[in-house]
Parts: sequence; C-alpha cells; structure tokens
Amino acid sequence: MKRLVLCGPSLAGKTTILKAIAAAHSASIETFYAHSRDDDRLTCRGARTEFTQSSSTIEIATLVGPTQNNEMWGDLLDGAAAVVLVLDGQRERDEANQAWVAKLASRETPVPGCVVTTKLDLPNAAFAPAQFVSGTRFARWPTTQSSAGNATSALLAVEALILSL
Ligand SMILES: Nc1nc2c(ncn2[C@@H]2O[C@H](COP(=O)(O)OP(=O)(O)OP(=O)(O)O)[C@@H](O)[C@H]2O)c(=O)[nH]1
Ligand SMILES: [Mg+2]
Repeated sequence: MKRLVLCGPSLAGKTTILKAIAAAHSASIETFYAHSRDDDRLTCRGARTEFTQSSSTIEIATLVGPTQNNEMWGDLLDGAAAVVLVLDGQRERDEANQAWVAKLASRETPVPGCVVTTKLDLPNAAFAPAQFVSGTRFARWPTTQSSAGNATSALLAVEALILSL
C-alpha cells in the first residue's frame, strides 16, 4: 500500500480534497483516530480513503490540522510515499502556512509532493505558494490552486502525483 498524506494548517481544505479524490475513484471515506505514543488517551481524528490504481493500493489520509498534533502527524508522515501540502490562500493564514512549511521542512525523509493553495474564491486570498516554499526542498514541487466547488486542478495535481509513485 502506498500512502499519500494531505497535510497543512487547520481548515485549509485537506478533507475537502480528500473527499473529491475519493469521489473520483468511487471510494468510501473512513474516520480513524491516531493515538499519541506517550498518552493513549490523546487522540486525533483523521479521515482516509483507499482504492486500487494500476494494481497498487493507494491510501490517502489526513488528520485534523492543529500543530499540537505534531507527533501524530509525524507518525502518519513517516509511512508516506508522497505528500500534498495544502496551504490556505487567505492572507490571514500566512503565519499558519509558514508554520506548516517549517514543520514539514524539519522532517528528514524527502518524498515527492505537490502544493495546493485553496480558498482562492475568498476576497482576501492570493495564489502565492512561492512565498512559503522558496528556499525549501518543496520549492520544486508542482503547485496548483483550488477554490470551493472546483477541486479539478487540485485533483489533476494529486492524480499526477499518484501516477508518479
Ligand atoms: N470558500 C472556500 N471554502 C473552502 C475551500 N476549501 C475548503 N473550504 C471550506 O473550509 C472549511 C474547512 O475545510 P476542510 O476540508 O474541512 O479543511 P481541513 O484542512 O480538512 O480542516 P481540519 O481537518 O479541521 O484541519 C470547510 O467549511 C470547507 O467547506 C475553498 O477552496 N473555498
Ligand atoms: Mg480535515
């Protein structure tokens, strides 16, 4: 099974993209709970889907975004074959985007990925992924944009990523 992880700040639109991918593959979505290694009572809700493509099983997974779930994100990312970094296009989320890029950049294992900037239908939004990824190893990842009701370009980028695995 090859796992692709959708990560990025809280409410950036990770689950929205997951749902669009699952729908495109007629796959169902399951809720799961990640557990903290230190304290099993600490859990974090996630969503996942699974489908077969070119005789490989592809799993797509995400967690609810807050940065305090670092360890649980770490465990999910550890087994990832690819990463979709979902950034929120709203200017007021610049800091949250930056924090997520720093968090991902601090991880050692390089995997292929792409960057999706969401919410470009909202008034205070702009497509500016370079602002966040320049100078990092994600600078060469393909970038695409997405807005409510149109996940098409995000879907194409994610499908291309899956095919490259
Ligand atoms: N206007 C607009 N709203 C969006 C867009 N993408 C997602 N949303 C909305 O933003 C909210 C959060 O979307 P989710 O997909 O749940 O975001 P998430 O990153 O999974 O959030 P967490 O799991 O809580 O971290 C929902 O109300 C979505 O409908 C978009 O491109 N434009
Ligand atoms: Mg979510």
